[in-house]
Order: sequence, then C-alpha cells, then structure tokens
Amino acid sequence: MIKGIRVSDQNGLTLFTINMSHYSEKIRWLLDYEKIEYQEEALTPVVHALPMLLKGKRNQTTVPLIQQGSKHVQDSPRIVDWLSMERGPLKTLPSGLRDEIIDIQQRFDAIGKPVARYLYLPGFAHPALIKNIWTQFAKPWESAIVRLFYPIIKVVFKVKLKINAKDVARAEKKIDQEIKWLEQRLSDGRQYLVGDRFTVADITAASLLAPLACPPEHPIYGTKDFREKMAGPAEQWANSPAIEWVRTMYTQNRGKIWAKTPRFIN
Ligand SMILES: N[C@@H](CCC(=O)N[C@@H](CS)C(=O)NCC(=O)O)C(=O)O
Repeated sequence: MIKGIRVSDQNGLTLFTINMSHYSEKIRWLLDYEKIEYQEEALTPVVHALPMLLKGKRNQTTVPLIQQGSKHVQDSPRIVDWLSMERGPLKTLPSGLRDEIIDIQQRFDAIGKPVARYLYLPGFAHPALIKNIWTQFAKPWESAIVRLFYPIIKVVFKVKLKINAKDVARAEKKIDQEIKWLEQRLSDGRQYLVGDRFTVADITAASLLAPLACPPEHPIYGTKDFREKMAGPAEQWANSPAIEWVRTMYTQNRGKIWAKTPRFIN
C-alpha cells in the first residue's frame, strides 16, 4: 500500500462484497468451492455505493463485483460467466449441462430481492442487530456515519427495496412458489439440482435461500439473533425439504466461510 492506494497483483482477484449479501455469498461459495484464490473486500452498506457505481460502470451500485487488474465485472451471473471464461473450465459448470444450470441460476437469482424484502421487515424492528451487522467490517468513520444516519438510511432503504406490507406479502408468495418448485425438483430423491454433481445451480439456490434456512455454517445467517429476529417469519418453511436441502448443501459442500478474513481496514 502506498499512501492509502492499494497496489494489487494484476492477476489477483478481489471480490467486493457486503457481509450479509446473499448474492455475494453465491460468488464467494463458487470461488471457495473451485479453489480459486481471491481476496475479499467487505464493504459497509451505504459507503459501498459510490465505489461500486464507479467500478461497475453499469449505473448499478450492487455487490458482488469482481476485479482483476483494471477489469471489473459486476452482477453475479455475469461474474459466473466471466469466471468460466477466465478461470474455467469450472467443475460446477459442466458444458453439457450448462443451459439447464443457467436456467436454474436465473430462477433463484430472481428471488434475491424478495428474500431481502422479507427479512428486513421484521429485521428493522431490531435496530441494534441491523447496525451491528452493517458495521461488522466498517472502518471507524464508516461506522460513525451508518450509526448517525441510520434513521435516514432506513427510510431510503425501505423505499428502495419496497419494504412495506403489500410488497412483503407479494415477496412471501414468490418465495413460497420457488420453495415449492424446489421441493418438487427434489421429490425424486435427487441430491443435486442438475445431473449428479454439485453445480452453480445448487450454489445459487442454496445461497439465495440461505438467509431463510439459517445454516449454522454461515457466520451471519447462522447466528441465533439473525434466526430469531430477521428470519423469524421464515420459520413457516423450516421443515420444508427444500430448506432442509439448503442446510445439507451447506454441511456437505460449503467448507469454511471467511477462512481468510476479508480485508476491511486500510
Ligand atoms: N443482479 C445482482 C443483484 C445484486 C444485489 O441486489 N446485491 C445487493 C446485496 S444482496 C446490493 O448490492 N444492494 C445494495 C445496492 O443495490 O446498492 C447480482 O446478481 O449480483
């Protein structure tokens, strides 16, 4: 590091995430499973927006975003495609099954926002928990900003993510539909969603549903506080074979999360 500017190896991968983001968890899982070296950079919500907007150049502020030298790729399905070209072949994206895997990826990517919407409605009743999660990897000044402006951030967040009774009810319906789809898919006793091996389809479905399944392996979704205060209403699906399957995927195929601590302090 020279005067606060990070000098990174041109071939090294940096993954920009937000700690509790399930789309970030999808790419983190893929990289971990494929044993692709990377450094995670955990961003603080709100403070993440400007760097992601500038790096992504897509008019989007979302994580995950992956960087290799001057190359930036934002949006998880685009990152999957890019990794398969740059670091492939990926064992989780076998070419013969690619179309089917990508279809299922799309299907579960589409429930990311409903899942977030569904969790934040009860979650916002617990400001201390939300603030603690949001500032887990914050620098002192970031933490101060998030805590000071929390009431305003919460309002903006609620509008942007449509966290209101009507849209949450709609989200619940959509999640329920996808959980039923997954149950149906698994009803023949299959272990994996496509073929006989663990693929991007499994990673996507399991990571996008993980905040509802609260697998103990996950350092945020697996905590008692998260399970009770944010995922409380998801209890309705707790015994569903689909949610059980998510937990099994974590137990069998996830490995250690944050084996290498994310970088967050300059
Ligand atoms: N289609 C995107 C969605 C990513 C997304 O919605 N990420 C959320 C976190 S889970 C986010 O960055 N939210 C903050 C923002 O939109 O600025 C992807 O697959 O990467």
